[in-house]
Amino acid sequence: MSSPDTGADAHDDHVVKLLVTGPFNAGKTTLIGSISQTPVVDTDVATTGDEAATKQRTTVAMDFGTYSVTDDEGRVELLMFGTPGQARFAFMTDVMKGDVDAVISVVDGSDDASHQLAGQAMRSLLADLHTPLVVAVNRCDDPDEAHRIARRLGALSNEAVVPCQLIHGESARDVVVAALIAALERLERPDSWRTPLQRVIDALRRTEAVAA
Ligand SMILES: Nc1nc2c(ncn2[C@@H]2O[C@H](COP(=O)(O)OP(=O)(O)OP(=O)(O)O)[C@@H](O)[C@H]2O)c(=O)[nH]1
Ligand SMILES: [Mg+2]
Repeated sequence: MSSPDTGADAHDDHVVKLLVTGPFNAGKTTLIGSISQTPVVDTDVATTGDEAATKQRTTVAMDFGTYSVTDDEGRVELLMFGTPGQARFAFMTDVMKGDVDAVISVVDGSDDASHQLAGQAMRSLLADLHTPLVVAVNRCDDPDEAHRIARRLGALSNEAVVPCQLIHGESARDVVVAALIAALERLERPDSWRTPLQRVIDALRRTEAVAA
């Protein structure tokens, strides 16, 4: 999280950064698209290789979406960066992982074959970053099953697990709220950083209540 030093009101502006990662076809681009208030910058192109049989287009560089809250206390901007899923673009995660407040690791709960490599990539990223983690188990409605999958991936008992259907906005909001709560709980910044995070959580929950 950073506070841009751009003028007299700079202390009121905050930027919160989430990294959305996970294997091919897990639902990363869908998650960011479900939350973003600005048109998602995506880099999806025609899928090549064996994976073309699974889906026609895949992310090759990054997804970028935003969600912002502006009120009397200033502006908080949530930036969501999504990684490509194909293994050959794994280096993009290294490019994007700087200064993140929380990582969302998306896996397809119904795609067992993707889980082993997904778990290795997830733990290796977290060993490097020491950042709060949320495991979003997509295409899954059963919390017990989601927890079983997350443990198999190597999620720790204190790391949040959210079963989700990311094509639905409310489910995507649950995941992002869980990531922001994880960032709050593990906040390594001064207490003054709590309020901006809480304002984004509150705004997402209000959207949820209106949509319900
Ligand atoms: N039924 C169902 N389909 C989903 C869900 N979430 C995503 N999808 C679909 O799954 C496909 C893959 O979703 P993407 O968001 O492109 O996945 P991705 O992780 O960004 O994929 P790559 O960038 O190629 O690694 C798309 O066709 C989505 O519409 C879900 O909750 N339920
Ligand atoms: Mg994608």
